[in-house]
Amino acid sequence: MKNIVLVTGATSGFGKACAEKFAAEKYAVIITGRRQDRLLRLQQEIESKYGVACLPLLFDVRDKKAVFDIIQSIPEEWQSINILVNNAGLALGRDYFEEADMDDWETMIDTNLKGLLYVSRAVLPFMIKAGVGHIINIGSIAAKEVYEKGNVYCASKSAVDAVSQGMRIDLLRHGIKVTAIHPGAVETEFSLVRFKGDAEKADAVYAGYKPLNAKDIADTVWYCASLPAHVCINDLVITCTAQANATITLKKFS
Ligand code: NDP
Ligand code: 8X3
Repeated sequence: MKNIVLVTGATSGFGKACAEKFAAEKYAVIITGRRQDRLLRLQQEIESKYGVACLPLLFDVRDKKAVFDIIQSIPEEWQSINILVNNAGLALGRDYFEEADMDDWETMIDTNLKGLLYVSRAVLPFMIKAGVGHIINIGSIAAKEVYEKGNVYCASKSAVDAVSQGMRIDLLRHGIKVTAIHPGAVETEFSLVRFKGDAEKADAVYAGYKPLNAKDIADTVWYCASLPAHVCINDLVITCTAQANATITLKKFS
């Protein structure tokens, strides 16, 4: 296959929108996540709507062995992955440092940082062999500015920012581009996950202004991925027009 993208966390939000966008652009798409029913539904949709091949891979990015076993054993025709979108991630809780749940901290660090490292290392041999590739890491505006009760989520995304810079330096000699995209508020299942199913709290995050949506991010990822070979967006912060930075959003009704 000519053009292949692997998108982690494709069962929802940005990841799903990215999988659909790349499929619409005639990429063969590898989709990953933990929810098999959603993965299989998306596979069907991509294959029937866009007429491209889709390979669903079921794993938890925190499970190092599963990440390596599954990615290293993908069929040969799928191995020439051009683009990796490291998107799987989450926030859990919004609490003062001294009150936050330490299991939430571990889950965020294990998913947002360590998961990204494992998937990147598992995919890289294919890109290095090809002498070309593009890794797009989804960070956050929380990587750039720390906000109250954001402590470890911000730290995990700050680590994504640092690792992206490190990858860009070290992978230069292999011809691999590295882009980090840092979105502000985007309405997805992110806040529902953060607030552990509390829809009222989740909805309040997006009330009174027009936040970004998953398609805005997928279009941005596609923009970065589709630039000429000699052009690389290194670092990109994107917010909706109502959001000035991590803490200041113009909410008309607040
Ligand atoms: P969603 O909750 O809608 O999607 C998150 C995706 O990550 C799901 O597909 C989920 O799949 C996957 N995921 C989470 N944990 C794991 C895991 N342990 N193993 C494998 N997959 C996992 O959120 P978004 O689309 O909004 O978030 C995507 C990324 O963007 C995250 O990294 C988030 O931190 C970041 N981000 C989000 C912003 C926002 O405002 N929405 C802003 C800035 C950054 P499954 O549950 O099936 O495993
Ligand atoms: C998600 C955006 O502002 O909740 O990364 O940290 S924010």
